[in-house]
Formats: sequence, C-alpha cells, structure tokens
Amino acid sequence: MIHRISIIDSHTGGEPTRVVVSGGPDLGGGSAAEKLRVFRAKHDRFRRAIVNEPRGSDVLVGALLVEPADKSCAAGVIYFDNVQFLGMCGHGTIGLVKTLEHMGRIRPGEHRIETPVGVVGVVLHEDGSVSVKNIPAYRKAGNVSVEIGRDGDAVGRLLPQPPREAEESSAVSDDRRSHGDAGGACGSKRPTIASRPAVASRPTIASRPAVASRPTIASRPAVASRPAVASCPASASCPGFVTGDVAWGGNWFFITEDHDLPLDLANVGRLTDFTWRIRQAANAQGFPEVDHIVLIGPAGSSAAHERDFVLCPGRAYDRSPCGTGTSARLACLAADGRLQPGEPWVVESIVGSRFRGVFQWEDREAGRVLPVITGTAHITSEGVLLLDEGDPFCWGIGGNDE
Ligand code: PYC
Repeated sequence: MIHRISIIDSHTGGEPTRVVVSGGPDLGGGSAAEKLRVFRAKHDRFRRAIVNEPRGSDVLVGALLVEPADKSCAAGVIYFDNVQFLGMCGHGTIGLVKTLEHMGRIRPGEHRIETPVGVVGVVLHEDGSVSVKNIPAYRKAGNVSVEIGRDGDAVGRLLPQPPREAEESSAVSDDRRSHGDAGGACGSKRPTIASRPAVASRPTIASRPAVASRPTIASRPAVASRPAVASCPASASCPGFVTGDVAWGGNWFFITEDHDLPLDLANVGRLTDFTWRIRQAANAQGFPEVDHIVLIGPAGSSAAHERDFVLCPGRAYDRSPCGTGTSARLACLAADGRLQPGEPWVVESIVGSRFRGVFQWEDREAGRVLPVITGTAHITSEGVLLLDEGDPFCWGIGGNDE
C-alpha cells in the first residue's frame, strides 16, 4: 500500500518547516494537546517518515495541521522533529502562517493557532513578515551552574591569548570579572579567576561597532545578588562548570553566556559538542526537562543585539534564532532587569538570520512575560510524499523496526 502525504515546505531564517497538509493519521477529536497524546502513543512512525531520512533530515521540523478544537483558531498544529514532539515552535509557527497564506486559508491580519501548549496569536503583516504572540515565558531557575567536567571546559573555552586592551575594558568583560570575583565564595574547590583562561581573549558584545538605536545590554546583576541553585553556586568562572538560566518559552532551555566559543558556522562541530555536554549535564544535575541549549554571544551585524547558537533535542542546530528560545531569553533578560517591557531585542542566528523580540509582563511577581517574536519565512516547495509499505525505509531510517 502507498500512502500519499501532501506537504508544503518553507524555511524561516534558514530553518526548515514541513507542514503536513493532508494524509496524516486520524488522531480523533479534541484539542491539539489531546491529539498529540494519540499521535505520540500510536503514530510515532509517521513522525519519523515525514522528517527523518530518507525523505527528511535531522534539521527538519514537521508540523501536522489538525482541526482546532477552539473554533476561533485558523488552524491547529502539532510540531515534531527528528527525535520527538515539540510543545511549540516559533520558527515553525512563522512558517505555518506563510504556508496557510500560500494555501489561501488566511490573509494579512490577526489569527489564532491552537498548539498542544496553548493558543498562540499570530499577525501576518502586509510586508509578509509574521509576528507570533507566544504563550507566557518564564525563568525557572537563574544562575544555575552545571558541571560538565574538565574536558568540557577545554571544549567550551578558548585557550589563553595575549590580552587585548579594548576588550579588557569592555562592559561585558568587567561583568565577567565580577563573576570571577564572586567565584571565590565557592570554596577551596573552586579556582580563582587567575586560573581561568584569559577573559580578555573573549569577543565581547560591547566591542562591536555601536549602533545608535541599539540599547546596550545592561550588565548582569552581580552574582552575589542572584540566587544560587546548583552545586557550584556562584560563578561563571569555574573551569568545568557552565552557569546559565533554565527557562521556558514553549520548550525548555538552558541559556548561557558563559563560554568563549565564537558563534560562527565554521565552528558548528565544537558548538554542537559543547552544547550537547551542557544538555547531558543539565539533565543529570536537576533539570531533566531541558532539551534545548542556547549559547549567547556577540552579534555579527550591527542590526542585532546578540547572536545565538541553539542546539535542538535531536542534536541538530537551529538555523533560525529559535522563536521559543528567544521567548525564554526575553524572560531571563526581563527577570534580570536587563530589558524593559516594549523594548525591542533583536537576536541573530548562527547563519545570520534575525528575529525581533519584545515582551510585556503577564505577571511581574511570578516573572511571567508575554513574548512577541517577529520574523520572515519563505515557501520552498510543495509536493506529495509517497510512503510505500514495501519500502524497507518507508517509516524513515530505523522507523520500520518499531
Ligand atoms: O523556533 O521555537 C523555535 C524552534 C524550536 C526548535 C527549532 N526551532
């Protein structure tokens, strides 16, 4: 038997989305969350068939269009990748909105999309860009240190280099030094700043050419004033430890500025290894829910405030700045008082594409923000996948074994 699956592919800032328009499994009635439960329990091989090789690749995110239970929604959707289902997906939602427009189902204006983690508002702008009014984002734990071991330190930090004065005097370097000073509080087990590879060799956000309209990143609050969570309580300076925030933006993230790796495409292998180690450490050391890791660094373009590298659950890296990751990042910046409601924050991806984020408080006490993420997507193809049950790789590589 041959199953015919209609799809429309797009990319959002380089990150691909494959929307399954028809031919998907019958998931019954109910909300997107209820349908996801059926999808996961009974049809996981369909997920593999759509996004895994030989029809897809590790980087592809799938989006199954479903009938929304909430009739105020233009569509329901369930996102998935090469290893699992995703609660929400920012780049995928931007791609989905362009796909619905391409199909003639929506026109520029405001719409609602039902996802398994709640209803998100979207705006298809006249210029073709798309804004996603995401579900509330929040920081679960700030200034968490996870131990990735000495090998991890070697992978994540640059070797010492001769100091460069301009960078040494930058605001970010100053801030890093203050982290190092506070690191002394960690006890004898912890090395002092002097034993770390030179901070001066690290490229800094402040060392980039200034753009008049760009707000500077306010320094991170002094480590001593931030709550300590994990085993290495205070500092970003411990070799073998990485300090960051655990936050929710529709998926779970560990977000860190505590590294020295250049966020360049040429460096993707090292970035992937390093972030994979962080993920394993975070999962083993109290945060099993974390399945996306974000490294933050200086932007390459003066149009952005920062660049990110995002490792997705299946070890592929996000070519876009990651919509749910940017939402989680906004919650962290807000929690630290480094970004104010309504202030735009532009994040550049590892391939140079950009999302613009902005937030309003939903509940300031609880640290919950309402992020809005804006980006663009382009349709790349439409077609029909053929799932031939006589094909040994009908359900994707490894999928027929289920
Ligand atoms: O844009 O939210 C996102 C996303 C999640 C995984 C890949 N992209």
